[in-house]
Amino acid sequence: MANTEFHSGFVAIIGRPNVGKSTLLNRIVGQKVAIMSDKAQTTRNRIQGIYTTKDTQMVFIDTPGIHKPHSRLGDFMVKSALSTLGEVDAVLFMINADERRGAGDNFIIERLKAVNKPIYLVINKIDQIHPDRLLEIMDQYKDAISWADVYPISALEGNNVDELVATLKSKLPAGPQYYPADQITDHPERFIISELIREKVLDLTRQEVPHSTAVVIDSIKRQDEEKIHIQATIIIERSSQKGIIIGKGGSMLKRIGSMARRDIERLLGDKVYLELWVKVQENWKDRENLLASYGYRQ
Ligand code: GDP
Ligand code: K
Ligand code: MG
Repeated sequence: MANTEFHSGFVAIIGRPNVGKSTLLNRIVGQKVAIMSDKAQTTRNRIQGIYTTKDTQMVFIDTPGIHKPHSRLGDFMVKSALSTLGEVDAVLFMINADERRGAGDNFIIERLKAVNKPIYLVINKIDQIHPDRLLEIMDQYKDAISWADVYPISALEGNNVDELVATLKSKLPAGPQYYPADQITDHPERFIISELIREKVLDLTRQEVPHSTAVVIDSIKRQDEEKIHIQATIIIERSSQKGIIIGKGGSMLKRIGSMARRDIERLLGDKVYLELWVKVQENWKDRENLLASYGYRQ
């Protein structure tokens, strides 16, 4: 058999807001909403996307603290961001080719100096500039730190992105496939989100509704740049439970919604508009054909 060794690793994408980090992720991971997270990871870093091929898995993470200005909280965040960066296999530092090096970039660069991992300078939005300008911007950064490599790209149009991915791939160490291959295309966050909502239902109703209560995520869509729209249905087995969940004038459902929304926002790192519905479905758990329509899979 040919060499089938699997390679995998974590890649952090950092850079000032609006340089194009999400756009690059969406291009690499290949779907519009690259929202994805692992509950256990949310305090330190967020998984933003997973790229899987038959012999490679690249997990892209965000390290929120590295972008924050100085403050007491900022200090703590920066420390955890730095320890995260010490654990990844590569760091992509992204800049906008159309903007001069500024305080925000310097803030990050200062911190990157302490990071002993290959750091790639990714100069994005080259579609917007004249090639002369590219040399100028490269000059501004060339001695900032010792770059593993420099990639001028257009995340929007795709220029040079395959080359960047190929380089990252070739540098990944042998390792396991951390996540199922279909994870990013199958909205794995659905499960975590439904669990977060279910948890609030059980907590707030003080177990007056049974554990068999299910929450099904009907849709997750990006509403606009700032917000993700999530529709979910709480499925109960008896109509007598409906009143408990909805509460007087809808007050209970509102509380469930707002507490769940806060957790989901933390999970996804985005603003969320959460729409909750309640549906009675007797013995739903026994009806396999329904399970499929509720998005449960083996
Ligand atoms: P982030 O804040 O770093 O995640 O940046 P986004 O990915 O949200 O991008 C910010 C804006 O820059 C969006 O309007 C993108 O469409 C735009 N953008 C991202 N990459 C490129 C690029 O390569 N070329 C151009 N012209 N615009 C880009
Ligand atoms: K943005
Ligand atoms: Mg973004």
